[in-house]
Amino acid sequence: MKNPGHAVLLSVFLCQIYITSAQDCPSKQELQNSLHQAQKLLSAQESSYLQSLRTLKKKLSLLQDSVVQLPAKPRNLTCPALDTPAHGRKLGKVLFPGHEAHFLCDAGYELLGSETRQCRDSLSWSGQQPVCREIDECLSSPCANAGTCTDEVNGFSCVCPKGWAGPACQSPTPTFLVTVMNSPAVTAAPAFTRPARCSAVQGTTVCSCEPGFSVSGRDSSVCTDIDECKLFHNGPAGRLCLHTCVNTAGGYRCSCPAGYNLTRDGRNCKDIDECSSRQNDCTREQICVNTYGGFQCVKVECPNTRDATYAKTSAVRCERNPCPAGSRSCSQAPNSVSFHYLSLVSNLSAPRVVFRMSASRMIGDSLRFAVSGGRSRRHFSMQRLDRQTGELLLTGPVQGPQTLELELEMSELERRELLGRYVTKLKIFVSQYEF
Ligand SMILES: [Ca+2]
Ligand SMILES: [Ca+2]
Repeated sequence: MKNPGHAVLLSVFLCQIYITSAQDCPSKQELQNSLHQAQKLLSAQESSYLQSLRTLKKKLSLLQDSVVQLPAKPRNLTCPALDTPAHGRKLGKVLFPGHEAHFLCDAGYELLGSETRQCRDSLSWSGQQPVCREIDECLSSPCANAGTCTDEVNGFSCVCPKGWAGPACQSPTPTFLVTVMNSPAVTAAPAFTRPARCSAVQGTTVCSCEPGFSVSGRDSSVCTDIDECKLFHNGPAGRLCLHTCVNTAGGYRCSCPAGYNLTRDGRNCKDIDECSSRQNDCTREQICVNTYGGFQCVKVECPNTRDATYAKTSAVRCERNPCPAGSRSCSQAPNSVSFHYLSLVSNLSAPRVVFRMSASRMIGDSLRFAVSGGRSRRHFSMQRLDRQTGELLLTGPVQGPQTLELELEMSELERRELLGRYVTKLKIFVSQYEF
């Protein structure tokens, strides 16, 4: 037996049962000694038991104290709130660890910094707070014939050198000067001829006409309108009017096709921006794209394939939804598909850079740029500007009207292993006019 106290008690008990025939039982003295020993043992046990009870009580009260000190509500285990960049947007409001915030910039602005930031377990955000920087549209040198480019939000304007006109200084203007008086359009047809003013000077009759008329007739007594449109139709310095010349009595006027306004010089035509002037009928789901001589309503729809599904994260961008674990076909699908629309005049001189794509952030060690598809790819080639930027080159003049479609791809690599694919679908509306 493990406990000696138990052994003593057992032998006392056994001896009480067999008391009548007790031959081997201990003596009275021995029994008293044993009982005394057992009592001692019991009191030792009792004090040790009380000691552990006191220790337990103490621990309990310490625990109670620490519970009292706890705040009534659990502390907020979140990352600090993030700022929305000026000229941009922020997607994702949850500030708990593991959640992400995405940043987008308005049209005409590019994102610098982290496109995506994640709330880390340390309650701080990964990456850098992004800013939206205005895109310098002049970087692609859009003004032809040495025009001076001025960058504007989501666009540019050109100041053309003498002899050139049009939004991109692509149209020649006549360099000669004609003194003409524009007559009101209501001038009646017979007024194309009128009598000359004649006077007799030293026996000779001298006739003269108003500007825009020339002296004619057998006796030079008739003034006939000069048809400036015919006279200067194929002049060496170009045409009188950018589009159509209308002869008038004593002058001429230029007219423009529908979709254009005559410029202040009376000779050139400027495209009407139907998208900014609300002269369009695009619905809310559509994007209005201004073109030379018109406009287009386009609708951006995210691709949904068997391999991957996409969510629209801006008006012109779709991002791949998270892939199911282990789906190789999904993880190899493009990470994002962006849509871009450009407008060009017909027969634009080439080669010229018409579009640029670059990575705002880079995880891998290299980027690869390519024209990856589209039925109009033969008109274009891709070249590299720097480590992070690819340029789309229009290789030859394209005759309008037509719509070019092509697909560009930027792939990110790390030690030649594909990290991500970013596709841009480009649609270019080529006007039927060269202005
Ligand atoms: Ca005339
Ligand atoms: Ca237009």
